[in-house]
Amino acid sequence: MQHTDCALIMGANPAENHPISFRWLTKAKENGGKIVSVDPRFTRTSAQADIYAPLRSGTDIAFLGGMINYALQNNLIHKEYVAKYTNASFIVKEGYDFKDGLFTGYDETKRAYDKTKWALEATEDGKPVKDETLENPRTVFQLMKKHYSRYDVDKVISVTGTPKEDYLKVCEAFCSTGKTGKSGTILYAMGTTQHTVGTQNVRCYAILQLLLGNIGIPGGGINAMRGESNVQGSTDFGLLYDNLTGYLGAPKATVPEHATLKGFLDKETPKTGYWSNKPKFVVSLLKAWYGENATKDNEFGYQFLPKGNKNYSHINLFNAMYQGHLDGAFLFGTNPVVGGPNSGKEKEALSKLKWLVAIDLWETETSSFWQKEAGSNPANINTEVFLLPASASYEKEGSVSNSSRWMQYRWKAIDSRGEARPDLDVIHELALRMKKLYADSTKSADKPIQALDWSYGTGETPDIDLIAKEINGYDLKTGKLLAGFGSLLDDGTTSSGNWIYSGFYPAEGKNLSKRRDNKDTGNANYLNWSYAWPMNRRILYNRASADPSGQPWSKEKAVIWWDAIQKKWVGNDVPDFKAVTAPTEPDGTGPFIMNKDGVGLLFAPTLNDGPFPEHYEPFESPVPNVFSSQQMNPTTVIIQGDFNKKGEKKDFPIVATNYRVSEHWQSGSMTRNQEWLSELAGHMFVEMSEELAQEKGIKNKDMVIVSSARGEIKAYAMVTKRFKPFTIQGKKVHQIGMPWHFGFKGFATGDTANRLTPHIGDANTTIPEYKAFLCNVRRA
Ligand SMILES: Nc1nc2c(c(=O)[nH]1)N[C@H]1C(S)=C(S)[C@@H](COP(=O)(O)OP(=O)(O)OC[C@H]3O[C@@H](n4cnc5c(=O)[nH]c(N)nc54)[C@H](O)[C@@H]3O)O[C@H]1N2
Ligand SMILES: Nc1nc2c(c(=O)[nH]1)N[C@H]1C(S)=C(S)[C@@H](COP(=O)(O)OP(=O)(O)OC[C@H]3O[C@@H](n4cnc5c(=O)[nH]c(N)nc54)[C@H](O)[C@@H]3O)O[C@H]1N2
Ligand SMILES: [Mo]
Repeated sequence: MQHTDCALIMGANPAENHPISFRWLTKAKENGGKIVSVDPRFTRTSAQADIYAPLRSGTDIAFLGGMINYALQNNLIHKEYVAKYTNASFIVKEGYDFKDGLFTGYDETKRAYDKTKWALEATEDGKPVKDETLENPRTVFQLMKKHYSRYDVDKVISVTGTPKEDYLKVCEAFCSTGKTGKSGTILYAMGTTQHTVGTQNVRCYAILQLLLGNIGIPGGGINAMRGESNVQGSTDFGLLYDNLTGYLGAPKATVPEHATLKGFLDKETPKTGYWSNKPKFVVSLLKAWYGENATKDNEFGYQFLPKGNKNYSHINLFNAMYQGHLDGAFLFGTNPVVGGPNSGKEKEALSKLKWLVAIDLWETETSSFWQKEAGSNPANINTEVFLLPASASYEKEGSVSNSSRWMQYRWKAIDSRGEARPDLDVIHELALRMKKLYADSTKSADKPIQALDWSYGTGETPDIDLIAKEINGYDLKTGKLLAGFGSLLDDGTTSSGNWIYSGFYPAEGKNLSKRRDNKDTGNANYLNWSYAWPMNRRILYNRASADPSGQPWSKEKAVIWWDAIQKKWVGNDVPDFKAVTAPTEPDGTGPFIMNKDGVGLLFAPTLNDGPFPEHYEPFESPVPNVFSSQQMNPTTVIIQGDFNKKGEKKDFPIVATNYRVSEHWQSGSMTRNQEWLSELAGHMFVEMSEELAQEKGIKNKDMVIVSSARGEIKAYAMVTKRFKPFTIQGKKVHQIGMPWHFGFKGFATGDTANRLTPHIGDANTTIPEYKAFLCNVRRA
């Protein structure tokens, strides 16, 4: 980030939520870089920015679609990069079209597309058909240009409410990084993702950055500012329901081919690109999990894996719980009665469980959901609640991975208090006891537990070093640790618990995540500090920092380059490319090695809601969509019934959002139980503009009631210049905002913002639409 010429911070507030990262932006500023902040309210980040532009919550695609159009119309793109390193030149098959908010292939009853209608032309041997002049009207480039020509500046700002001069300043500053030798970076987090169009919001960043040639170079890229200290690690290790470790996907009962390992691999393995190695990663994973019980004859234990037939994300789990489909739940360090969408209903859902195990540092709003304090009547609740005290991060050893994919080891600092135990111990004992319990079972449903290879010692505490080595993987013929995922095989002779981390522990006693050598190894890389997957690369797709001939686009932003004498790629980073593949070879100019054709996807025919991002209004919006007659994302799954009441503009005319403050952490368990932090930010509040306060007769510090279709909460009014009314389609629209950290436990208590939020998610990820909904306010 310190190398950037312009940082576009949108849907994130790093000065408040990621202050250590902000240090590097400050450094960029000292080097002459510009900082741009785009946020519905003027934040602590905006206060440090060179340019600030407000937008109405939920209108990011309109804003960014306009920037894409601006870059194209004004010829600010990096033309050679676009022609060579993206699919701009690919020809889209006849049949694909876009009309009035819908792409070809929409099925209204399923609320889903037939994605085969978005296919690209290919030759007989599967190679893409291209026109590198980009002039053919069926090229991705021309279709994209046409799609975004509808996003002219005046139309965009009539949707976003951004003042025109501010909007143009943002376009000009950021699009100037399309020049060779310049780089721009984007920082985003929850303001971007927590929408029914969250994934397509992020896709806009990808398109913009590819057009400007900003991926793969220092000061470029797209920075997903990760949340909890180890959320990167948790997704890497398959904690999401639809992924095995290392982003391998997960078998589904609804896909007929997934019935067998061969079928799963045939269907899910592309013929070209690095993912063509997927069978090696999957089989090695099965060997890590089932050991000797994974053999060629039993498909390496593939049938032990659960094959789900539903969406098991947060929203759907709570919906199923509410309908009584679940008997029990384990909550490892989560507090949904404060953090979940439509949390009043999620609290009710918990009462449908027979048992609940909460593993936490504190008794939270969730583990005490049955108490009078929670507004519940204990006499009516049959859920049996177990509370297991957990050790805090300082009380246990292990690794965490940060937003830069660095796996860093943390040693135990102090012993746990009382009976608190690390989560890993809890899981370890649970696994051992379950294996014992089912040891003699003859039921096929119990086979996966019997087959599970759980050899981390038999004591109460597992041997964490054995787990680390299992993740790295072994050559099972020699028993030696593997040097990296390049050694993995699909014949059952290798194992690895997570292919992307294979190589972090290449030899006995050499756990690279423990490295602490903070010497700059060249151009502010610190290759001997920790370990970045894959293979310790710091900048992904760094082949794109060099031109097709293999020389850096510019000296100042050089990362790796082709050395014609040594006949290999050399430089300041580990090449994210086969080091000996010369630029003159057929696959020598494809930096995006994880994609099947080696190029970045301007046109992405894989997502549920379309190959190009298109603006739709949020589930609850105060205005009609002016871009098409599709009011909201046509592929979002709408949960019907009383779990998700929808508010209308006539009752709830004000746009609402919510966010974090530095002084509190998430649902507040970690901070509202601390006296000092509770004193610093002790009350639930709602920020509103001076204009809205005046209209409603509200004064600063008045107690007000904020209402939505889901509920009402009390909060102190914070009347501020940080919010300003928007002019949307010629009319005044107000927006308010509030923190979501409060609940009834701890020292600092207050009403929970999530009692107001809707129970609806993004069309690809199902992340809840916390950030844009309708509400009203009145004096209490
Ligand atoms: N002190 C502190 N730090 C934290 C956390 C914490 O609770 N406290 N939580 C951590 C976690 S888990 C996470 S995920 C990250 C989250 O980090 P951030 O995403 O930075 O967190 P938020 O404050 O929720 O949201 C960021 C901004 O989005 C803006 N916003 C709201 N709606 C929209 C919109 O429609 N478009 C755009 N462009 N912006 C919008 C809000 O005004 C807010 O300023 O922070 C991490 N860091
Ligand atoms: N309205 C609104 N709601 C949101 C968001 C938003 O922006 N707006 N953001 C969402 C986001 S990004 C997130 S990540 C979620 C977070 O939602 P949650 O994960 O439910 O919230 P946390 O407060 O982080 O919960 C962590 C719990 O873990 C406990 N804990 C801490 N350390 C340990 C440990 O080592 N072991 C165990 N077992 N427990 C531990 C803490 O005491 C705390 O009770 O909230 C989401 N909710
Ligand atoms: Mo998060």
